[in-house]
Amino acid sequence: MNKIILALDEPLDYKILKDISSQVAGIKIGWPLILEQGLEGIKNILKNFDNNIIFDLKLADIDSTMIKITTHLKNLGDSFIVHAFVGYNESIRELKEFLDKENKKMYLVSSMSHKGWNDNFYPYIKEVIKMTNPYGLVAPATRPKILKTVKKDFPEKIIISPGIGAQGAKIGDALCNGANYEIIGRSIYNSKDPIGTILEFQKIQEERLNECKRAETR
Ligand code: 3DU
Repeated sequence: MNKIILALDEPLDYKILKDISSQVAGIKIGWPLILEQGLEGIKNILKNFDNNIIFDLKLADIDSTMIKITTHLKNLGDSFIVHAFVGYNESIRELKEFLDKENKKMYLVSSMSHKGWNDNFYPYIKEVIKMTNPYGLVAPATRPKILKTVKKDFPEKIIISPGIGAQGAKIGDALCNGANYEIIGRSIYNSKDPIGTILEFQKIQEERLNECKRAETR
């Protein structure tokens, strides 16, 4: 089972990364690693990964600024995570057109994993998602109710889900609640044996998914 997206917010040894690349379904790179390593450092890290490289810059700006940012990174990765709350016209619409032209994917944030996020805005975010028709969505493992709602509202979208391990959700929770992939960072890169941890997590994911499927058919 390959349902882990590694959130690499801190560097890992190149040799370990090379071994990890074949074990995970993708890698998510955000500001912490970009600012620490610079673009040249990021290029070197990404040499170990040949697909599903997701840039998580939580883009939330006007169209031309987001297009400028993604232009700098488009040759390094496959997808970009964008905040939905900025709205469609003169923002996400134009970015989506640009990314489509460049053959890059967009994930919209449908809800976040931290306690301060307010899902009262979800009906608005849902409308933006509908208008945009992104490739995928980010929805939290920490709040099963909203994750299930997002899955129900957008059953055909790829859902990637953070909040597992360090933020409290259990491995496999998000998969059981409708996510396609679990985004995991600190529990892997802070572990003494990142590859062993990934293999162990994959086993747990498989067991949990089987359990959930059995429970559904009961
Ligand atoms: O908590 P972790 O170390 O497993 O990392 C989770 C990653 O997912 C991290 O890069 C964070 O910026 C991102 N993320 C969230 O944690 C919560 C969200 O709602 C969206 C993204």
